[in-house]
Amino acid sequence: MDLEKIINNLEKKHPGEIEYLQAVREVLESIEEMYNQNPQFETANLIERLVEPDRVLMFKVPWVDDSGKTHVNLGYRVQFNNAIGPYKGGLRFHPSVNLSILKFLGFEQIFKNSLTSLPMGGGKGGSDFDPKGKSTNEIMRFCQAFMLELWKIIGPDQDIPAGDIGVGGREIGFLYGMFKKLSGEHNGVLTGKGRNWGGSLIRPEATGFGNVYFCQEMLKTRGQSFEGKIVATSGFGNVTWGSIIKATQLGAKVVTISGPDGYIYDPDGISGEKIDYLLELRASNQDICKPYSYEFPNAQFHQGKRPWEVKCDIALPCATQNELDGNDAGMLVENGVIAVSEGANMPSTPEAIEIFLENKVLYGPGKAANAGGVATSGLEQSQNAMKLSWTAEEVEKRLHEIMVNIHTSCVKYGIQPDGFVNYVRGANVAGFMKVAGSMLDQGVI
Ligand code: NDP
Ligand code: 2IT
Repeated sequence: MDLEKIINNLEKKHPGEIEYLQAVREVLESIEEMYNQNPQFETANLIERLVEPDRVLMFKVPWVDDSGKTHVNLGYRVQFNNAIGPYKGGLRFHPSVNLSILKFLGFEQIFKNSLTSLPMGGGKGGSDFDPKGKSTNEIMRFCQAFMLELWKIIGPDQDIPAGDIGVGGREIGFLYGMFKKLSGEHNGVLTGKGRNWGGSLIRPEATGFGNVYFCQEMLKTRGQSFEGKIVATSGFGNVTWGSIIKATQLGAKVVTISGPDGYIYDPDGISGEKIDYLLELRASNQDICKPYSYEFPNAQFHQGKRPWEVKCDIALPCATQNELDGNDAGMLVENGVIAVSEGANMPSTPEAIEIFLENKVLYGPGKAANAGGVATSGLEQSQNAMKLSWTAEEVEKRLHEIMVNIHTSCVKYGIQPDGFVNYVRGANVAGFMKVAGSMLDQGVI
């Protein structure tokens, strides 16, 4: 594989798609050695076939706000690769959404879904629509307008969208309602559905729970656990919330959360009624940091800063891409961090990853550590197909097993002669091997 030539060609074809090129480079760098040992991959030109999505649907989404004004947003679905199963991946609604971000997320999703061992291909979609400050009726009208285009290319054996930033249970409800009306089918095509109409129990918590289970496995390799550890996390969305609950259950104290305006340091720990309070704030679309610092006076609000300057044993970045840079990684290492486990997708910059690996930190990349969300989506699809509903305990047991297995696969492909596990390499190689084998089996298509 001529890595620099591939990246240069992609840069020429897709100028300015920074996040997409960043994600492709990271994967190619870590699979290069194994790829070169398997000449059949190069004969089939697997890399060029894998780095471009199968197709991208881009559409406009006109919708009317509560005052009667018409707005137009852009909508997308990137169907990246369906070698091992139908396209599967979330929808993101956030003003920063563009093709580069959705291509990076769709590309990552291929390997993440492969790691879960469930039959799911990779895809991602979304819109630059900003849900902040919108009324529930505006959200509903936007979701309905979005689905008017999206429904043409999705289906339970074709492409199964779910949530991501800005898309939770409420949005999935509105999207599913419109899909059902247009298609005339109640076929479970979206995941993250409400529990009364085909949703799986613990899907909302699954990404965060899975992240903590993955981190627990990493800690075990050094004879450590969450018991008594100080944890710093970022964001306060779906993934952060699930991670805090599970880390606290396992005996840790979580001391930070963040929003785009700064972070909260709460030395007493964030758990119990504080979580309920935060969830209420989020449900009413409010920023979380300032009100939290008024409600719980021991907590400090650090405006315009990121939580990675706080002394902690474990860091769980759970907000968004590139939210932890080389400088942040340096501070974490200096403060003695043992493990970093990514609830978000690609939250650490390449410089940060290098610092973690150089310093032998237990570093779990998002595509392994946050795979519990999509894995539980896969379990939701299984329940829908069987017309059954498993208990929360049953789903969590399966989720836990999947995360332990993902960790084992990462160790298999990532262990170095000195015993250090490079989980980046482990996750990328393990994810790639299955997809590559499936592509070879199915011929040039
Ligand atoms: P949510 O919308 O529930 O929460 C997102 C959180 O991140 C919020 O606290 C939000 O703050 C913050 N945030 C979003 N964008 C930015 C930004 N540009 N700068 C700073 N903060 C930001 O999303 P999720 O919890 O679902 O997703 C979080 C991450 O986890 C994403 O990277 C997502 O791709 C990843 N992920 C999600 C999965 C899922 O099942 N939902 C599965 C696997 C990964 P605020 O609301 O105040 O703007
Ligand atoms: O990034 C992700 O894995 C998700 N947003 C979840 C995707 C899914 O299909 O559940």
